Amino acid sequence: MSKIQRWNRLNKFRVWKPLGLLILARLTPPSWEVEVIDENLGLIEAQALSRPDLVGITAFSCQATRAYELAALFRARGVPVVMGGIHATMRLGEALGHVDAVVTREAELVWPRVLADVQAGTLQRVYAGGPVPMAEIPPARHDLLARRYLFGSIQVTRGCPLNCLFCSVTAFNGGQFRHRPIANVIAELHQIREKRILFVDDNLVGTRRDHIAYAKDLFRAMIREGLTRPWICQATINFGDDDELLDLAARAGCQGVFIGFESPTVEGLIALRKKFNIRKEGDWRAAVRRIQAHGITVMGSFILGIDTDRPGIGASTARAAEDYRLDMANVQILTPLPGTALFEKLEREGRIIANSYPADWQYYTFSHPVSQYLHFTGSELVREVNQFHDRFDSYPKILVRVLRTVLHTRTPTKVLLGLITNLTCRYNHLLDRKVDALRCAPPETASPKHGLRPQED
Ligand code: B12
Ligand code: SF4
Repeated sequence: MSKIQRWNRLNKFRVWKPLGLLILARLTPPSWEVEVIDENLGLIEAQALSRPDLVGITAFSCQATRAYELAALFRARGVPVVMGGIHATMRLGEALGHVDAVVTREAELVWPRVLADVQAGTLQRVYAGGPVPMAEIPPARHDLLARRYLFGSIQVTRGCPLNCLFCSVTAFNGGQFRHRPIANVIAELHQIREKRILFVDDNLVGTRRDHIAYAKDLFRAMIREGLTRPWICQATINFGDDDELLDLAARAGCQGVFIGFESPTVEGLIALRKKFNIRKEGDWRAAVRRIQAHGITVMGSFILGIDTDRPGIGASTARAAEDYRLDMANVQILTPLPGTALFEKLEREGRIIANSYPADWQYYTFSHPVSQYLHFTGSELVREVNQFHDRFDSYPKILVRVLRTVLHTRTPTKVLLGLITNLTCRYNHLLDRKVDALRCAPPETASPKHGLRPQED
């Protein structure tokens, strides 16, 4: 930990283990000594680290700016740098300008070859990964980075057939929903040391009958093995349609689910290509109620800035979140991630404004307006986000929601989790506001290309 500067102890509650790197660590032969450093816990001083033989970097797009900075520091010391993960895959040409080699897509099958090539001095520029047979995914090295996170992480499924406009999962992991053998998942769960677990899956239960049958079998196996530590996951709203599934999930330890509602309007869902979410009025609320009836809290997520959104969408989304009786909710600004259909569309239409790459990638956090929106200027959209939070995350509203959680769960840990998550949503939002206020150039001097405040009024 001494290598990490400005380490904030509270990060433990907000940061999640970098699972991809822990899997690669497992696939690294024992002749290599592996160290995983997570800058989400605090920035490192790269020059002060002893010289490694190889550096592997992973990054979401919003972290690419920093990833390239770190790559330059290590390369200046003659250390080869390999990058993998979502951003390097979707921006291959760009990444190759900053690192020695890139591994695209899922890397389990090619990583051993990369290491052998480094040792032989024959490192290639590009290693093409791809969808990996799910039985080939080894357990991650859960012993690494011990005690620094509140939650351990595990992945059970990959891929998504829904291919929503704004999401890169289908492009990266493929359109087929793939499952790991349950025995492998159970064996890996036994290795996790943390007391709580995050299933990182985009949708743990899936959408089809056979997906749901798998989820039920997994939960049954967890119950049988006594692997019922508290866990949280992401799922689609159909999680709330099946009482047997909910009962098994709750008995297996499920305490919370994160659901992407995305938009309270049918037009919004159609524009986002998330027709799967279109339901009869009142249906969402009933599904949320059924989930909560099993003692599982529901966090919802919405996107603002869709072409069909009109002024007032922040407040109306907050009303919808209240109407569905969500325990927690957040809103994100529509952001064109590289490799998505949204990126292609907005680029084609000349609407991406934060496009001085790689510097502008740092604004792709979903809290900055990085493109032009049909019915809002950048600052108007930020105001919509603020209106959502002012309404949904006021202290009295948080108190009411936490009391409601007491009623439907009667478990102090869940109430505490609910309170922490609600306050974190509020805190993160206030932090975003503060950072914006500090970093934004005044409108009259702001560059029209600047990602933070495009189209200033
Ligand atoms: C869990 C998760 C999170 C966790 C973070 C966990 C963590 N510390 O990594 C949390 C909730 C914090 C999070 C936040 C965000 N997330 Co997120 N998240 C995910 C999710 C669902 C799973 C990630 C995961 O663990 N996958 C499992 C591992 C095993 O897969 P992997 O990381 O891809 O690694 C494999 C390969 O990529 C490769 N690989 C990866 N790195 C490297 C490095 C080297 C050297 C090599 C050789 C190979 C390699 O090898 C691994 C094995 O095959 C993904 C979707 C997905 N299915 O991946 C989205 C995803 C990564 N998130 C995304 C986004 C946009 C975000 C946010 C910006 C926005 C948001 N509000 O959600 C924030 C950013 C936070 C921040 N500032 O850092 C996008 C990223 C797209 C992009 N171009 O950046 C994704 C792809 C979802 C999407 N909508 O498209 N996220
Ligand atoms: S947002 Fe969810 S449902 Fe849509 S493509 Fe991404 S992972 Fe699939």
